[in-house]
Amino acid sequence: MEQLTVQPQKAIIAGVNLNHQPDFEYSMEELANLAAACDVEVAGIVTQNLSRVNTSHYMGTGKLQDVRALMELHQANMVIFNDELSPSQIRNLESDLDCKVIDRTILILDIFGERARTREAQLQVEVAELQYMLPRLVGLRESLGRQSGGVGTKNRGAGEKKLELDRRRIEEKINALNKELEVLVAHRQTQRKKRKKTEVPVVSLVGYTNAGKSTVMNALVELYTETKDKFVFEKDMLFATLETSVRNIELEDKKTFLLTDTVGFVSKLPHHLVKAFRSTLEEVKDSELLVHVVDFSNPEYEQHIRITNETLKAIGVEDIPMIYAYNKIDRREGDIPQSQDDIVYTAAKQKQGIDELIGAIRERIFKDYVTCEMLIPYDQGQLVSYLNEHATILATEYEEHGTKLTLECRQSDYSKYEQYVCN
Ligand SMILES: Nc1nc2c(ncn2[C@@H]2O[C@H](COP(=O)(O)OP(=O)(O)OP(=O)(O)O)[C@@H](O)[C@H]2O)c(=O)[nH]1
Ligand SMILES: [Mg+2]
Repeated sequence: MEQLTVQPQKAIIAGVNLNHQPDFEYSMEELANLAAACDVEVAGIVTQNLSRVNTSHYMGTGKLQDVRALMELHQANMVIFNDELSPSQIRNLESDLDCKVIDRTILILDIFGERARTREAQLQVEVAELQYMLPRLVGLRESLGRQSGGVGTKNRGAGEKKLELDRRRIEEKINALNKELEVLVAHRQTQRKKRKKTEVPVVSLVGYTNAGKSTVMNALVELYTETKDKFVFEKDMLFATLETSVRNIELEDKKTFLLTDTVGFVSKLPHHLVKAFRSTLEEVKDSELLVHVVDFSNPEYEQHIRITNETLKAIGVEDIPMIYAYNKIDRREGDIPQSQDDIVYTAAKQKQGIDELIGAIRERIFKDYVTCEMLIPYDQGQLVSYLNEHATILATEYEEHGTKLTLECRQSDYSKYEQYVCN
């Protein structure tokens, strides 16, 4: 199976609906969007209801004839299948259809490969690609064997040896890349630990790809940070963000939290990729709050919500409080609904609803703040600087026995330094 190239190509997309899955139609639509993201034009669609996938050809013979007919009609040069295909399915389909055969996994890997910008993202994609290739080399070996004269000939042995070598080289490469990744991940974990120590709460933006997560992040960066060079990349395309970025957001009253922008999700995210991105998404697990950004202008937004929540579960993110930012309301007809319970309506690009969103975040992560007065002896100067950094100081007075602070601080700090509280 070849990688996709950038020049425009025409494809038929084909999918099996196993046991009448309710999300099937949508996953086909998503497949077409993924193809479009690779500059592939979708010329036709073939679907089949089955109770199990055909082991040798994924679909039934009759349906494959439909695929072939559509290919001829539209002069398509490839078929894209809606699931990850086994090595033998790829081989059989390639020889039967006599064209390029692509599956959902390689399509997503291609997009990720093209978009990856940081070294870590590039490494993760490369490892996922090699892991995808590895079992498929076996298939390649078998087909070569057939060409060179059938089972047990010496010729075949030679070819096999060469491929075994390639296989070993790929395994070695995976190991080397994983080692390099480990170093990068360890570095990030150290940073994370440091952050944990300072107890600054972490808020993570999560959601379906292209919902507007990075745009929300940038709106907050613009409002609440001084350095404007901290913007993240946002764009109207699938998987614009592949790496996690963290920004420090300091509100007017000095309350601070860390905001994390993350990779977007689609349904059936390839297994190897989910695994690879698990480390990137570890930040999300430490969050005190998730802001689930939803493209409310998309008619399929409810599916997107479901897919995101399922993916979060798959990567082990559970039991973290969540609020929803129903974004792109500028694209909806009618009045903007009032924020309610766990839903805030935003148009991040137009910077609408951002105050409400901050309000909702604030309510949840700073709920345990207490206002009090502390008298801190002059020999505890380091505590005064700590509180200046981690609490909201409302007033400072210098008295005979120490510094008197009127402040708003976290409950945990209050309990820790209760001996200095004056009442
Ligand atoms: N009309 C409108 N467009 C928006 C809004 N918010 C974001 N967009 C646009 O939607 C597109 C995607 O935005 P991103 O912020 O890159 O989306 P994302 O969720 O980070 O996407 P991935 O990183 O690919 O997962 C961009 O073209 C944004 O300009 C909004 O409130 N209204
Ligand atoms: Mg993004």
